[in-house]
Amino acid sequence: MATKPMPRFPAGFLWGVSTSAHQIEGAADRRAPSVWDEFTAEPGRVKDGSTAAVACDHYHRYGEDVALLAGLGVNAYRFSVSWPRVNSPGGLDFYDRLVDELGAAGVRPVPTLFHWDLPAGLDWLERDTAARFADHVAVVAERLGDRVPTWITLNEPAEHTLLGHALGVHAPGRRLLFDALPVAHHQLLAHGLAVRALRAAGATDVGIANSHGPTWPASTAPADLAAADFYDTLLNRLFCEPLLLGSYPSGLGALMPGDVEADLKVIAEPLDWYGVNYYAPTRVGAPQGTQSSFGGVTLPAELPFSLHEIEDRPVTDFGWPVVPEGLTELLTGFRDRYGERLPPVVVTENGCSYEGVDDQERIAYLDGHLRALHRALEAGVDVRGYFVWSLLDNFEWAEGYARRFGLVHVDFATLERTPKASYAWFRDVLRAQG
Ligand code: GBH
Repeated sequence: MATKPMPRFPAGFLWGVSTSAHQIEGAADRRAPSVWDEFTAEPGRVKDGSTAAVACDHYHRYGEDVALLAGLGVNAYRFSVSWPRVNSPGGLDFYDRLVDELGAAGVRPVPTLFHWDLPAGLDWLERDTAARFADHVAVVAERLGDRVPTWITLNEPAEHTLLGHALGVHAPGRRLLFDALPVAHHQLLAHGLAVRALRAAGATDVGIANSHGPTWPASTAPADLAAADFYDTLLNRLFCEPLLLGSYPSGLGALMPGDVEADLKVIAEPLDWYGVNYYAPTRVGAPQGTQSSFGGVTLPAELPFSLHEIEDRPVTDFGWPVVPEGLTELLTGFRDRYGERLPPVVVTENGCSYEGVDDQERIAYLDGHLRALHRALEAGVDVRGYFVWSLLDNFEWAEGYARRFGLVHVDFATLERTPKASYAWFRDVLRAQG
């Protein structure tokens, strides 16, 4: 473990941990079904055959979990509000209780209004889903707005489009490839409508949590550079330029449904801050014309790029490379690209999957990434917060319970929580920050 003292972050910095409803709550019998419940019920979709019906049982154990947050010393907690639960009788009562418990513990609630658990029967291919989402947001904001200062509209529309609708490894399991682009547009529209609904309810601190990472070309050969540029456009620019600049990159707007110019005015509603979820860079090369496999995902031959391992790097249990300086590169790159158009940045997720309670590798990962974040601050990026993914080991989507991202270990047989070495390490970092 690194012993150099952690540099100081600015006063008022948000220090937090993140979770999401479907991944931790359980109590599936107390809410309507989501597309993830349907997907999980199909054989072979989730690797270990598990479901999120119980997960961490956070729905019943939130008091214990808020005590873990208080013990950690974070000043913010990012969770998500389950839309199917809000649609069920009494569903909002749970978030009422959670928000009150957080308030009593002195932890700022930072809810995400959509983290992939779409109510069953809704579909992001339908434009109307965006309007339905805005209605949902208005209901939640009306109920919790007196105690919630900070809101997140969507979690990672890029991954939800790519994994859920283009490649089919997440719910709803469609393999539409580029025909999934309307799913991106409708989520971005939903984001803009949600910002308006939140403002109408008096919210003054609104952001999004977008997934981003540097794209590293496989070589300097023109075909590799072009493929990497295309990948960067699809995974990075497509999901931030409509918000920050009010336009789609590289003519992609022509592929979107509806009155795109009018929609972009909604999508570009000004944000108070911009959330970045960072895990690793991606090495991208020219297409190889064959089906391939990357990170356990089958990539069809038709894709106009290929993905490659980043060599000479340690990898996490998930096989993702550990590249802390990718975070500095990402944030300074955003600042250079978007300048004044980029609002203050919050890292809304960063973390890694490792086994064990004596998780020295997680400590090294987080330590390295916090120092890399500080270098972005020193380089002039206006960074306002950092959230570790995740508080608890949880239901890791298509991987089931096999990947453990928590600062707190969960025994999924007994639901017992055990703080890991990384929990004590993060607590000490926060104490030293004051
Ligand atoms: C997030 O998605 C989700 O918001 C969260 O729910 C989830 O539990 C968490 O991360 C952990 O997975 O193979 O090296 O190219 C993260 C989306 C997509 C980011 C795959 C890393 C591949 C890294 N991730 N990506 S690599």
